[in-house]
Amino acid sequence: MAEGSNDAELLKEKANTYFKEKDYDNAIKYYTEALELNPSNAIYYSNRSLAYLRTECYGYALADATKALEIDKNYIKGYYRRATSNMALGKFKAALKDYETVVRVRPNDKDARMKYQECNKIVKQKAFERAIASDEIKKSVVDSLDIENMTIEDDYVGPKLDDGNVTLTFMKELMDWFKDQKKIHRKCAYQMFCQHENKLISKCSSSQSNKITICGDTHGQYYDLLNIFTLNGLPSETNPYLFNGDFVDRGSFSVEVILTLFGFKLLYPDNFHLLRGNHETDNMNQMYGFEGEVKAKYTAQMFQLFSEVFQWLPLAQCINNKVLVMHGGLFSEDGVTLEDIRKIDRNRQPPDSGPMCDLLWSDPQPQVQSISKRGVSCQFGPDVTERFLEQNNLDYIIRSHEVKTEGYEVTHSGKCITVFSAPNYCVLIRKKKYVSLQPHPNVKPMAYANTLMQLGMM
Ligand SMILES: [Mn+2]
Repeated sequence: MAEGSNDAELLKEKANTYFKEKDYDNAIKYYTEALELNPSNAIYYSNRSLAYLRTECYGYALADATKALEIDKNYIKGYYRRATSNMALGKFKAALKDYETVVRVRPNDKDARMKYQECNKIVKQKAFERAIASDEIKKSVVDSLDIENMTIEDDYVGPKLDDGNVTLTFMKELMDWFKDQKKIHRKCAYQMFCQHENKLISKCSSSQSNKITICGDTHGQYYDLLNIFTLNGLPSETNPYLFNGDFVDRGSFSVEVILTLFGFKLLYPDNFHLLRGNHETDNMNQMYGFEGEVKAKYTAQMFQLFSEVFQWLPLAQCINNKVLVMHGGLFSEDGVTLEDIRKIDRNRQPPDSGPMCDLLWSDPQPQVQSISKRGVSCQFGPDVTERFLEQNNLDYIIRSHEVKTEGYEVTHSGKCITVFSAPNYCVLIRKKKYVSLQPHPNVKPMAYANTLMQLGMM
């Protein structure tokens, strides 16, 4: 037994080295091997939990932290890890309880106190928002705007809409303006929002085209977006695009990305498509930077407008009746049809489970279905994909939502394709031909994220 523990310790050391080199996949591999030799060591679970946090597998991270605490309920790092996982999953009350424990045991730990206070603030704010929401009927911010009477100051020399309309000239000026890190006048942004609600509400989510470029997560990487257009041409009636969700958060140029995409949607409503990702939601925006970015660059009201328009984004799109595109993937439950998807009431924040949650959150995996590494929705196996495609008379699905170092990945015998376009990677699909782009020079991400999400402090 002593020898077995010793071997386990060596494996842990090896894993720690990989962890320090930020090779989290190998770190996880060796922590797992150490746990196979010695499954009663809280530290191994806690260390693997941190590695899972770094790879954003919050479901697994939560399970490991919980396991560490089962083994040793006095293991303070376990409470930290569990709190971090719960924070990332938007379970703020559960996180607060663990931060409370840490602060009680370590009253002089400044970092713990700061996290406790931050988390407490969020819990109180959420409670406040709920109280308000039940007091009055939700009113549209768009309806309450008086755009006509907003004035554009004389010293503003940036792009303006042409008599309230988005034109190609406006879009070109806008992209150059943003490239120089300048802000568009808020009136112009408001004008775009108001047209958007109508456009998105009336659009049904299916299309026909011989050729379409599908881009995965762009996550506030504005310069990657410009790269895509340079390489593949500007959007037009004959150069259609579909951007598959997660336009915002993480990258610090989310405002620029989303306003550029909104602009093209207004310009070419039938040939430029946007689908909602799991980051076009309030909870994610609060944690991963978009809310902070909009407030820093514009106003809190502007963020509410974004939030409102995000709720109208379609959840999936069917191309030529043969390919279904969505951000996350397929379903925890069997038998979901295209008709069921069309009927989803999408004008809301997504629930914790069910088809709407799955479309935004699920991931494929090689084996049959199991619990989610993310702690939200599910992982679906090739069996699920096969049954879904057959039932709905489709050829394959295209989804995004996961980082792929090659930029794309083909799984489930070619029936499930993942495309990822940022950060630093970008992939374009044209009739199943894939092209990778050069990485973009570093732009500091997460500049506006909640302080609890700063990785170095976890
Ligand atoms: Mn995603």
